[in-house]
Amino acid sequence: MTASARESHAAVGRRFPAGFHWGVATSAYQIEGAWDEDGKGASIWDTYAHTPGNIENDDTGDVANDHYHRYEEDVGLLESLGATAYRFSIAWPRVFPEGAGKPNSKGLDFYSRLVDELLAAGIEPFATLYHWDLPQTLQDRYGGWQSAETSKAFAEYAGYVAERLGDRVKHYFTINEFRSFVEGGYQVVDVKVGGKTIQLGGAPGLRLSDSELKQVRHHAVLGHGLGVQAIRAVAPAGTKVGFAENIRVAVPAIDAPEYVEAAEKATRERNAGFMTVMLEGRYTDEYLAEAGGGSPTFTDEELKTIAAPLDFVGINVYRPGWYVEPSDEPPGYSEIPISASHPKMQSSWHVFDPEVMYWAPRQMQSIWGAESIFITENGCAAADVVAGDGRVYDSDRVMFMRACLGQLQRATSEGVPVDGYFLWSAQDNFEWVDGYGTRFGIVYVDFDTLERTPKLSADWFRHAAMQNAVV
Ligand code: GBH
Repeated sequence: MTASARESHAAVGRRFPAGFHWGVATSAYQIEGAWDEDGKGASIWDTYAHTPGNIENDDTGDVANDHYHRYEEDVGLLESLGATAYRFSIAWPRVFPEGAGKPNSKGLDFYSRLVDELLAAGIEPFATLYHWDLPQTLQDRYGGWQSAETSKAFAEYAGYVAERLGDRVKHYFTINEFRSFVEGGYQVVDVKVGGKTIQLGGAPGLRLSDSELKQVRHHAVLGHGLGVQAIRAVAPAGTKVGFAENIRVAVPAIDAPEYVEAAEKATRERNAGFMTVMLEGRYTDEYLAEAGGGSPTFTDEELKTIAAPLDFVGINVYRPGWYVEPSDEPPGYSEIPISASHPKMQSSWHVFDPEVMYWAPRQMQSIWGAESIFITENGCAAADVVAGDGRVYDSDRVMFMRACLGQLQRATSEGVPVDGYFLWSAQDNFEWVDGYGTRFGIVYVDFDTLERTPKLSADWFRHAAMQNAVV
């Protein structure tokens, strides 16, 4: 089916602001493959996935979608989706095989070709500098983000990339999902869903104490701040920088002022180690005093760096973190348990509530005064199969996207400054820990033949992008 140029009736009154970016997102390790080509160094995800038992089915990203060799075809697909923006990540060990020191020009060349291809197709490139594939050398030498040496190496790498691509790439995200790689990689996260607790891990696969973890968080946000400064030092005027964090959002159980206020308090406090310190330049008293958690070692100078001014904030929004109601007891809110029968999407952690797509950007504005917000990821996994007629009917993903974008449009119509949306993901790919059996794409990938087939959700996306509206 091709998108119709006619305006659908539904679009009237459900439009996004003019200039809204319609994007799709991917990350390097999840699609590129070519894990040891053209001088690339090993990343911690290469090591982790090569260790039997870590990933479902012992899948690895060695070949993945072979995007490294098929990027031209993939840019063509983006064009056919009607995407006007593309969020991809750069593999640090391609650019600095040893993490720092001598750059590998062939590594950067790949991204340079990709960017040229995107621009020729009229698609705005948004580059993420760290989507978790840390050079293994930095893990071996410093314990990765356990050391501020890694934060400094990140800044060196960020500055180098901005220097080389800055003439063409105008938007950078420093780090993707601080919370996920820190908590999952350095401690393992317990997530409660439907009365069950599931464990989510990842590379490098450490199990640090709570206080050690606080220091890792601190080095991650410090890396972000140093990275922002390094980019600003070399990039042309007009270059925009921000982060892409998976904020955990407290959703007010009822849309009434005292609930809304309670939810804002909860979101601010529950993101203290990442979002709050990056936007406020201080750790909350509660965070520093947290029972048993210890306190990170830091200087005032570092806090200033961490809170370096940004041009936009990026948030990955998949699910509500908690529902809250006001409380007379400190801290002024209480969490409501998520019911065992609460609807969810396919992933075990994926509690379904599209309203989070309204509250997340609204809270970015009301808590921190954000003036430019990007939804850097939103999407869901589904049990996609190719039907007898060769098509993929992902009705649940269409429902999910329509519902989430409906709530996002509600936010923009109230004046919340959201400048774009990136659907996760441009195509099925390697899902961390779950491997290739978990499909997040709006384009189906046959991992035997690597053939790509747009799903029903790709048609939905194209219609929405063409009309700049919820359809
Ligand atoms: C993102 O992970 C990643 O950026 C992306 O690479 C990945 O493929 C995609 O989304 C799909 O998983 O939030 O309490 O449930 C973010 C999603 C965040 C899901 C952490 C699991 C566990 C804790 N993950 N979450 S909770």
